[in-house]
Amino acid sequence: MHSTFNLSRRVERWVGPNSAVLLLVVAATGAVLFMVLAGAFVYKNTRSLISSAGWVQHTQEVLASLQRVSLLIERIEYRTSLYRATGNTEHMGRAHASASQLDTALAHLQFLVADSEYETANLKNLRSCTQHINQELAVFTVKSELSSTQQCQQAIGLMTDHEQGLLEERSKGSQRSSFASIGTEFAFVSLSLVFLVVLFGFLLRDAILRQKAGKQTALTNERLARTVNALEDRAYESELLTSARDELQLCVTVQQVYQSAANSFLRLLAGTSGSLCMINNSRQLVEVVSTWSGTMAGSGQENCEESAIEDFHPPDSCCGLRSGQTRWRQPGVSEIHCTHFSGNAPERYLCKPIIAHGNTLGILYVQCPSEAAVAAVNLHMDGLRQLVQLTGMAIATLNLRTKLENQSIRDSLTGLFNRHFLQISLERELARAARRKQNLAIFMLDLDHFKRFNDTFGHAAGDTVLKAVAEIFRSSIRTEDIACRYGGEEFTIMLPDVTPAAAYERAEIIRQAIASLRVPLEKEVYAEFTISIGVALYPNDGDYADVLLRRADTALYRAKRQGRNQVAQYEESTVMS
Ligand code: GH3
Ligand code: MG
Ligand code: MG
Repeated sequence: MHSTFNLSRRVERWVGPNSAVLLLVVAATGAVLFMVLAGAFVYKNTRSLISSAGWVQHTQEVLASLQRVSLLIERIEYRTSLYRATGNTEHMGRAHASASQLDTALAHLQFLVADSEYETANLKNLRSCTQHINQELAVFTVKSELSSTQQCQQAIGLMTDHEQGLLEERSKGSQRSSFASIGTEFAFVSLSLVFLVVLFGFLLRDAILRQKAGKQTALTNERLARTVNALEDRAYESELLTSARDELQLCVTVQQVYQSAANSFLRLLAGTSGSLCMINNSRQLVEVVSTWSGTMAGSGQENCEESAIEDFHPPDSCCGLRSGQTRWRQPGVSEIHCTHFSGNAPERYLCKPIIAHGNTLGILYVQCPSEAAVAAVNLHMDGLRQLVQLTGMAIATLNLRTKLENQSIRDSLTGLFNRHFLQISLERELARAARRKQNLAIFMLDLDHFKRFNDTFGHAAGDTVLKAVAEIFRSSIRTEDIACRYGGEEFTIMLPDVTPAAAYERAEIIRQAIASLRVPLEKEVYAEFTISIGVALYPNDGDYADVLLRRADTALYRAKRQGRNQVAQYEESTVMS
């Protein structure tokens, strides 16, 4: 089989790898021609064998016929001798009957040897002998004697010898034909076997190659399917990341970012639960700000347990935060548990620090119910890294924006709004008051003799007082009211939708609160001070922001002139106290 293989390879090299079909067609045609040739040979040999056997049989028939002729002559001789001895004519009758049979036998013999000149000549001699016997029988008496029987027997012997020779020769010929036939058939059978083995070798080789090609195709198909799946996964991941980025860009508060990110994590990591945890401003507490749990609709996966993480402190109790790197806790991989669980820690979870602009903002916690879920998370690790990055950047951007906004609209010392913000807000609130036909009050407030206080206790003590005053303002007004630091130790408070009486009352409450305020400076030393307040009202005292501010300022100076620590409402000539 091995040599057949080698032969087939050599043939393939010779005819080229793509000519296997042609080779098979040629081989099949050759096999058919060979079978036809073999059939023709076998047919010819069989004919020859039959012919040889026919001649042998013919010779045997001639010999049998000669034997019968000889026997009949002997019978004639025997009957005539009995007649001569007994004189019984019945014997002569029998002799005549035998002579008559002899004629028939000779006729048959003539028919048999008609193809041989030599035997025809011998038969002619035999016939003349037998004619002589017939003539002698016709005139036979008890005293007669047959004289030609001996000559006849000689002629028969001559013919028999010839036929024996022929029989021997024809038997040998027949044997030779048989041997030739057997030899030829054996040769054809052997060649057929060789043909069959070669063809079988080719077919077997093709079958093995086809089997190998089939296995290779199955392997390639499997690889292709895996690649297609991976590409589909990548496409899904890429689409998800794009939509997550678009959504995060739409968020205007960090709470929206937390929720949007949790939704995206659920879509990316179906079959897991988890939480987004942020380090608070004091950097002592890590707060759970959003969570997800369960599966994507129609994914066919079972719902998983709720995220087991809760607010925790200190941040170092998370191994991921401690190391600053993504960390898997899995049995047999990394056994050490984080200590931020209030109950039993789950078996498999991931803690991934959320870092933006070099600052660690918090962690992403992913809880996996099974090894399969761990594998799915690892498969999407690249997407997860990008999503965490996007989330961190969105949170950092919003935090920065809030900080910048505060810086642009708030006073850094007191935390109150600044003058710029007041002017914008006042325009807006005046327009709204005009639409709704409501009143609006403006207070201008100035600490009394603050220069003196500063000079006595120092600028830092002055700052402490300013902060304490701001706190009084914040606690004395409604949420819709706006308190601003107008500049130095001067403040403005805007109160939308307020009656004149309520406005005056509110100003008085503030004045009294400031008057009773005691700010601790050093041991047993408290700051005491008062404030003067000027009040202007929309629409009574003016329609425009700058007019109202100016008139509130006028009222304030009136309060100062009248002795400080009092509320003065804007009036052309009247002074309120
Ligand atoms: P009056 O009763 O007339 O208002 O007297 P006054 O001393 O308050 O007068 P004035 O308004 O002229 O003085 C303002 C003082 O406020 C001057 C300054 O020492 C002080 N001041 C202004 N801004 C700040 C600040 O940011 N911090 C501190 N500590 N003091 C400030
Ligand atoms: Mg002043
Ligand atoms: Mg002052």
